[in-house]
Amino acid sequence: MAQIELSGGLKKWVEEIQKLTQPDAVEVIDGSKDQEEKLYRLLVKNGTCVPLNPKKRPNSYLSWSNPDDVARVEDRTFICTENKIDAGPTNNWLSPKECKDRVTPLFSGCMRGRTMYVVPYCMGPIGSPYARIGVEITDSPYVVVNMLIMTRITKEVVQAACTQPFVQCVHSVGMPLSPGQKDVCWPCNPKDTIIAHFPETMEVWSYGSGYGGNALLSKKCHALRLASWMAKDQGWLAEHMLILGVTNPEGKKRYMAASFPSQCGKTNLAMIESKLPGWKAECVGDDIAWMFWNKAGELRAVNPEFGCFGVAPGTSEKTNKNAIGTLQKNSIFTNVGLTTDGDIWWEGLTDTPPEGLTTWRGEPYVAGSGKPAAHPNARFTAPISQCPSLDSAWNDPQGVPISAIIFGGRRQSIVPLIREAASWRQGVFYGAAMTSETTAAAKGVVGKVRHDPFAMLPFCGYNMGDYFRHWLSMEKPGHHLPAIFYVNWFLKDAAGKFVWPGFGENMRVLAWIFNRLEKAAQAVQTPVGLIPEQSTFELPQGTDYKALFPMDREGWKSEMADLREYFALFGEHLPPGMAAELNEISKALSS
Ligand code: GTP
Ligand code: SPV
Ligand code: MN
Repeated sequence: MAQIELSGGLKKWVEEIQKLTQPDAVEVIDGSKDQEEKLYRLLVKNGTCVPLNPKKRPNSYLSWSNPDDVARVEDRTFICTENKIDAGPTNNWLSPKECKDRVTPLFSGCMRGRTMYVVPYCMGPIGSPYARIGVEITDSPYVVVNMLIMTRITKEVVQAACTQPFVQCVHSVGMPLSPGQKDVCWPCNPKDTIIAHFPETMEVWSYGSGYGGNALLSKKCHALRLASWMAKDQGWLAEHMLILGVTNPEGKKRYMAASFPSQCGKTNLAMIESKLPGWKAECVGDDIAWMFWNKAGELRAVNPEFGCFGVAPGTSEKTNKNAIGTLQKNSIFTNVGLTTDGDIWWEGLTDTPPEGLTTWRGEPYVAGSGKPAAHPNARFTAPISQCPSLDSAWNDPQGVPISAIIFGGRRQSIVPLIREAASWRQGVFYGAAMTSETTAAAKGVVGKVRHDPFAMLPFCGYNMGDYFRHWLSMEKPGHHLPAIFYVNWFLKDAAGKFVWPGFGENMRVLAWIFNRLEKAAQAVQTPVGLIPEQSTFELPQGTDYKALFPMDREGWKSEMADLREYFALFGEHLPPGMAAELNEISKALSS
């Protein structure tokens, strides 16, 4: 098949990158089926992908990464702005010149012996006023097939990228091949990995990793780090949020967006199967929301993505039927176990592991050996259109109207199951004050409580203090502001057991939020916000109101003291409203 001819700015840029990286061939990706099939044939031949049993898992593949390339690497991620203060105290910073001086030699000749793929993609429904275009150049065919699931790629998008401005993303696994050199299954270069963002020129340069957010540059790099910068300039919001529709027993529907840190329950809530009779939930997006104010002053949200890059371990028929339904076919599984009949397995998928299992390291699975079948950050890449609970407006160019915003984190104690902010400003404070235990989604220690404002700590492309200010600035005449809530599914008892069943039962919390919007649920005031009134909030069997709504004043006081220290990081970039909320809550805790 003849390749699409490039023109305009795209052609010029591709030639420039080709000259720098010296690939053996260049291929433009246009979303055609035969191109996709050819890529999978190549990936199977190279040993990067294994086709799964088509009777069990049609058109699906398994991939095992290099064990040193399994998650995002936050200490190798940089925001490169002329002035350091614009990246702020929470980002790694390099000046654009210093960073280009560092990455240019890395990229010089880095695609030798490989094909350079040009991948124009659209974030958001095609034709939507809220959609944006990007182009990822990569030497990884594994990245290309993932991008084909995760983003919208068509001939029209290629044409659009020839005539319109686009976000420029350059990616290389960082392992050129000399003539005759045999490739490895998962080429990468952990030693030299760097993921550099240039918001002032809308560029991303990513080198050395082939995994997830390090390599699928449309996702965290474009749709969050660069988009948050654009959103600040243009008055909208680019957020690490799921989007879902909730319908009550009377048939009234409302949309909500929720922000939890990585591996803290976004995909699971987005695809929730309601355990509350009469209530229904439908999925619009599971990781990223772009939200814009329309002429009527409504906050409209689109999911910029087209697929899910979901956490595999813990996903099961029992915990989330809809997620399991989403990954039945046309999916890529990375770092999960392989069964003898050519299917996949991970911890939690079923109660007992199947006989003859092979782990993600390619070794026989031994129960109790401490070596899991799946890596804790093993993932599935699946088309969101396959979600059984997909919302009818998931691809609506005008987005869906958001009536509630939910923040949350993974905390064993102190933070109650649900609370409501009394005002927009207090809600923004909830976002700014978010804390959560670290997870396997990023390289480093797991289980350590850290500040993760708005679940954007690793993803905000500018000064976090200015980001708080941007959120506060949404409160203005003509804007119909959503109500703001904060949830915690992860409280534990003294024996270390979760006190809330979570998953489908989270619908009770969504229903309370819905009813609060309808002014149909009772709340009581606490120093840290409004919580459900005990006698009117129906709990699932075996749960205890007191355990779900602890009021640990001393615990909260030390949270606030710690937050005061954290806020000091932002200096004069911390908006006064955040300090005022902190003072008010601290005062309420002492009275
Ligand atoms: P990223 O894709 O990294 O952004 O993660 P995510 O926020 O989409 O998290 P996901 O829904 O994949 O859940 C991460 C882990 O938390 C999985 O192991 C889930 O099984 C677990 N989890 C999700 N929801 C709940 C819940 O309500 N209760 C409990 N106890 N665990 C949950
Ligand atoms: C996250 O870590 O929040 C993810 C996975 O969604 S990754 O795409 O690797 O960033
Ligand atoms: Mn995420």
